Amino acid sequence: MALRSIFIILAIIFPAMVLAKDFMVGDYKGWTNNFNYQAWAQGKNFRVGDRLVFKYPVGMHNVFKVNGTGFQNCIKPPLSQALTSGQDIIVLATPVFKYPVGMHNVFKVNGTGFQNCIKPPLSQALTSGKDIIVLATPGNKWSIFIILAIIFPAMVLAKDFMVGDYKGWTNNFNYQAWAQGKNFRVGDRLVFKYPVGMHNVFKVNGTGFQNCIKPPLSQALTSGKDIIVLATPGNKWYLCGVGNHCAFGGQKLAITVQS
Ligand SMILES: [Cu+2]
Repeated sequence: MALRSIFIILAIIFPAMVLAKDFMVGDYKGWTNNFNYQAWAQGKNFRVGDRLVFKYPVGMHNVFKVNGTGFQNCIKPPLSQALTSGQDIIVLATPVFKYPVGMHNVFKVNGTGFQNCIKPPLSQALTSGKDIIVLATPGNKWSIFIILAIIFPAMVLAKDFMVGDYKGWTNNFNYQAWAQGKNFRVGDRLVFKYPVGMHNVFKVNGTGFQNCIKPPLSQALTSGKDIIVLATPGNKWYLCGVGNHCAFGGQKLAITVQS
């Protein structure tokens, strides 16, 4: 759900980005001494998605983001937090993740966590329904968000399919009828729900599906709420490996995923 929330917020923010402006701080003077930056800022309309560009000769100046107190008293943060490139770009971005409380949550993750949907400890979840994340460092994070929004637009609308709907993953249910007419797309997820120990889920190939061939037990999903992300287009096959649930109980599912 974290992934989905990110993509949804991107879809909302992205149009604004198109119209985002760059503000060269200090205009042609750049970022320097003895310049009235308050006068410069006056009357300017800074919006989320706009960027501040701090330009200066490398080594002559730097840029720190500080809080109100730091600003008042010119308190310098640790040098490790300084921007020093001579053309530092700061995106004015404060995404808000909005959702019904209890329905979703938001995790901040790293690249690996993002790739593999690894959830951090629940104690780190934002759950208020209106979670505000300040992007404290410029550049990378925002760029990654934009690139993802371009590459995976389908993800914005990704759906969860509860396999078998309220019946869940069980025997004597017509999963082909269930799948019929449904539009499975890359980024959507299949949720297999069942009492733990009663069933399991194997991903198989077409032959395995036809003949109810069970893969090694080590490949089974067994959590009782197994979630499979439809990561690639094409035909996908799943079956239950418990007893004769597949062969006699018809507990198998074939779908085609559209890109
Ligand atoms: Cu089963």
